[in-house]
Amino acid sequence: MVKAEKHTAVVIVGAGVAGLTVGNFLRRNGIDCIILERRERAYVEARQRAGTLDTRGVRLFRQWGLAEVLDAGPTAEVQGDFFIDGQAMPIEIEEDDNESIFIPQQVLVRRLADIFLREGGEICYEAEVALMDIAGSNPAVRYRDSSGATVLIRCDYVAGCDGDHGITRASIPAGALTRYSYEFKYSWLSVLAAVPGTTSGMAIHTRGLAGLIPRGAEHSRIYLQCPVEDTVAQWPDERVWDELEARVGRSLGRGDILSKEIVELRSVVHDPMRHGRVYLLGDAAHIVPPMSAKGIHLALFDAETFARAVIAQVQDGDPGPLDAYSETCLQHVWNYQAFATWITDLMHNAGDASYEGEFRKQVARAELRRQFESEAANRVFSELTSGIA
Ligand code: RFL
Repeated sequence: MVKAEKHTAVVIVGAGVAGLTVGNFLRRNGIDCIILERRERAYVEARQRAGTLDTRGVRLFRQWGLAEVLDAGPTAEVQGDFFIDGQAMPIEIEEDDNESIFIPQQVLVRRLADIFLREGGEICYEAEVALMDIAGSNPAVRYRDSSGATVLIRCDYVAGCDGDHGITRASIPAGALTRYSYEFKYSWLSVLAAVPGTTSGMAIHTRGLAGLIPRGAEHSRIYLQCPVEDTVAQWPDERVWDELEARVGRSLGRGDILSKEIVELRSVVHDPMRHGRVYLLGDAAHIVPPMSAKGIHLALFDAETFARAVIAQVQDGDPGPLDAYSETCLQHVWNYQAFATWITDLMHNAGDASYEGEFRKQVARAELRRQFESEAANRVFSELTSGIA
């Protein structure tokens, strides 16, 4: 039985990066919204994922008056390196060109939630959400809160910011969206280790790709390319460190390993990113492989495009940007999928010849060396060595 009924302009499903960014952008422009999140607040704000915000993301938060989210707190000076067969490659760029910052994703999420709540916004955590009437002009979202009470919210728009496994996209009728996907032929073992984040490096080696990326002052994430059929049980801690050192070509400070998981590398796009008044944002609409470190970038692009479109509709009565939302975002998404696919295959083919053969390995190495001679590519590699998942 429904205990309460409300109305708001936008129901935002999911309190991750996309949902909280949209919520803040809308409220700052006087547009009413409510955020519904499936998990507890403590869980969402401790979930470890990305560790950097790229230059565009930094500039976006400044532009919308949210510069306070960028204060990453005390971070160590980070040394960035790129190795091919243990040999360091030169990466030199003008500092002004790269404003990306180290900021753990969970810190960004916590800051965005703090601001949203401080300014009077409403987030319901532990909400069990169901979407209703999504094809019509008056959609509704019903949810059960942690006390078991059921609430119905009538709204003008639903923003599906609930990730790849969320309820929003799953509520859209089968056949309304087309799913495009590509599975890479290798996976990553992703490891969180208690070693200070002072070194950031990517290594290309015949044994496979390796990465060591800071996650705050106390932790680092290690990535090791592995076969798709590998399991965590095949990677005891000693093997992780031995393999990382072999691929980087030097000994490193070892520390406790806190978690390990196998991450499948894949690219996914759902088209269109809209059904009636339900809009898909971030991972709910697309996934990029972690090699590109662009998942947050895409979530923020969608959040800004959607917020601007709702503002244009509500404040100026202009439906154009909302009508164009899916097309605008998809153009951007496919550009980044092109980059993500290129960089992912390039970096893996340049080391491990077992997937595409020795000829493709030599081609990938020639391409990489050529990239290192270009200023634009240096910027890409500089952001990559600081930015990978
Ligand atoms: P999120 O952050 O997953 O947030 C979705 C939110 O929705 C909630 N939710 C629901 N809420 C209500 N009802 C439901 N039925 C719901 N189902 C789910 C979830 O609890 C969650 O709070 O998606 P969003 O906002 O689209 O943001 C996308 C980014 O989080 C994602 O692209 C990145 O984390 C991807 N990614 C990385 N991106 C980068 O740019 N750089 C990186 O270095 C990087 N590293 C990573 C990553 C993703 C990883 N995962 C997911 C395996 C490292 C990892 C390990």
